[in-house]
Amino acid sequence: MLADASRLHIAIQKSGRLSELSRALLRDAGFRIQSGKNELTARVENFPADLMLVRDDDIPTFVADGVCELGIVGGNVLREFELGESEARCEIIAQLGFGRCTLKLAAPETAPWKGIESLKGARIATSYPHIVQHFLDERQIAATVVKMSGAVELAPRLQIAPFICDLVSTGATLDANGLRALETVFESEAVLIQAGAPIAAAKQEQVANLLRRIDGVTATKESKYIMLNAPGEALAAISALLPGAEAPTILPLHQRPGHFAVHAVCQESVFWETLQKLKANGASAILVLPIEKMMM
Ligand code: PRT
Ligand code: ZN
Repeated sequence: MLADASRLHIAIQKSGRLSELSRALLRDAGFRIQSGKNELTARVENFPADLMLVRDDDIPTFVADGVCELGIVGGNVLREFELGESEARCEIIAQLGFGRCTLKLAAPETAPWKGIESLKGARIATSYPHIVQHFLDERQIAATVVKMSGAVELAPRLQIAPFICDLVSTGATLDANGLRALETVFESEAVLIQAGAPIAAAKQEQVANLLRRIDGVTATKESKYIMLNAPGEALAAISALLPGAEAPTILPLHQRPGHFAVHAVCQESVFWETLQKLKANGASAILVLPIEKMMM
């Protein structure tokens, strides 16, 4: 697989919930991804990197074994891998902010629940046996973890186990199966991972380059450029209201003495409430603009 040793190899999910989001992140970071006929790899035309398109469960192994220098995978899959291995060999180098979900314990709505103690001696069906076992061990609860590779939500109805532990995003699957969430076991989002073992300096420089671009993409998604006008006496209050903005630019307005234009990059979400507060503090002509690219 490592045909060209000077190129980075990035493992991403071939098809599934993270595959398009992973590609979109790399595209936003400036990668032109060739859609070749080869189903296992995709070449990046303008960066020395190839994508390896694989099952998400294989991504931590590929990265830990050095087959790929980098991988994009759900934090849940990485955690399950780490807890199943005697030594963790992947490092998270960026949290990616997509693919968010929560691994939750759940049971039929009608089942009694008196807190975590109710799990004692019970069976729990899950696709994440190591994470669930770890959760139980930490709380010194003896229970039986039953591994299922899919359709975990059916376990109570099929009398495989009265409890399940499964990923939840909207909660619709739990609702549709008459289940209710009881406890959060693990919060997850997609992460960029690298092997613990060092790689050639030139490749590490490419990793750093990619990481800078990804940080830029992540920061840009939340960030907005705000422009507004304000009288001089309101500037202090208005600057304090701008979310995540450092040192706004203040420019005098032409032919309006005592009035200024304020320009700022806000690195946190800008909500309507913020705009209303800015206005209440004397701001006018408030514009909020998207930022296309940013490098700090
Ligand atoms: O084929 P491959 O092995 O690569 O894919 P897969 O089928 O194992 O994984 P896939 O594509 O389903 O999910 C990939 C990753 O997406 C997961 O490892 C998580 O990190 C992330 N993710 C985010 C989710 C969800 N949200 C999610 N809702 N993965 C699965 N689900 C499932 C969940 O298991 C349950 O069946 O969706 C259902 C619940 O969704 P709601 O919206 O009804 O609550
Ligand atoms: Zn999988």
